[in-house]
Amino acid sequence: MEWNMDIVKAEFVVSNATVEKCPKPDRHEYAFIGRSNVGKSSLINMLTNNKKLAKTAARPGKTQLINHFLINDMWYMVDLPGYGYARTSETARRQFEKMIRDYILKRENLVCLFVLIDSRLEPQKIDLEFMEWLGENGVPFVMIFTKADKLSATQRLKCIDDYHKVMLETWETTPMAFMTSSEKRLGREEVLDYIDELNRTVKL
Ligand SMILES: Nc1nc2c(ncn2[C@@H]2O[C@H](COP(=O)(O)OP(=O)(O)OP(=O)(O)O)[C@@H](O)[C@H]2O)c(=O)[nH]1
Ligand SMILES: [Mg+2]
Repeated sequence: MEWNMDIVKAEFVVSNATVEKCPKPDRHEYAFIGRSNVGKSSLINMLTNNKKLAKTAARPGKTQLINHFLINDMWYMVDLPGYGYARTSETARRQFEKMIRDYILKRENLVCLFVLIDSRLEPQKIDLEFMEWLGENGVPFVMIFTKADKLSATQRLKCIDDYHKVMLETWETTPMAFMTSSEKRLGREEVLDYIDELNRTVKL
């Protein structure tokens, strides 16, 4: 298959608890991260037009492993467990956080990390600190606001604006941001076009 085409094929490859066991890092890879329940798995399903590909749930803490999906036989999408899920044991939370941290810092074919943020909430400390950590570690990322179907057009603009304002207090520039809704299939083309551009321009 070729770069620059819509998603015509998406298949589950494997789930792993550690980055060392993940598939050979020989393809472009994009991972979805964010607080538990923010809509990571739903977004993957919306982008791939497959409601059953990634497992979703109404309660937080559904995704518990590093899940690889092969897209168009050419590149990987990765569904990760959420961070900041309070209603679990301290030990379990530490394990998830280590899994996520190791994956992000060690996965050499990770081209860009998509940080999902609930568009309905004011800028949250946990998301800001997480992005701060990504910046310190030189991890390329963009922001994806989710559940935009719950917001009016004005509220959407305010949401992006609020984040820009807070981030400019510590950053010189702000990362790129996409507004999405898996429910209303909003932002699909923008996100896929962005991935496509990276697939064509970033050499592994
Ligand atoms: N209104 C609305 N609800 C959404 C949207 N995307 C996801 N949800 C809902 O949010 C809940 C969590 O969705 P998931 O996709 O499982 O979230 P997740 O980030 O993968 O969660 P974990 O795997 O537990 O970390 C589900 O009840 C979804 O139906 C959206 O675009 N709009
Ligand atoms: Mg999930």
